[in-house]
Amino acid sequence: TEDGYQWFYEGRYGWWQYDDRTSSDIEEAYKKEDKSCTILVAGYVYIVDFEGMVQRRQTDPSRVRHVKRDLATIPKKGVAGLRIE
Ligand code: V3L
Repeated sequence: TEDGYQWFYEGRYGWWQYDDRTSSDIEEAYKKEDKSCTILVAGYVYIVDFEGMVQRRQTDPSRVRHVKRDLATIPKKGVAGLRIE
């Protein structure tokens, strides 16, 4: 986003940045103060829940990951599964 913030989801020992399109969809819902946001990731629907700050796969809520909003400059593993380096 213009203010330097991005959305991240949890990986093993680190955070992955959401792809730009998804991150801006999440940001838009967050700014509207929605309770959650529905996103599509590789054919699966996930719900980003701003109260719990988690994402869950809609058809399998046991697939849960923490999410956070943080500066784009933080150390991260990569973007949407594409590793940095
Ligand atoms: N964006 C992209 N891929 C995702 C997302 C998302 N928001 N959520 C889940 N997946 P689950 P390490 C992640 C992928 O939660 O080594 C990373 O992007 C998820 O990918 O059980 O553990 C890496 O590609 C996983 O492959 O529904 O840090 C990969 O894990 C798959 O959907 C390994 O990362 C199932 O996730």
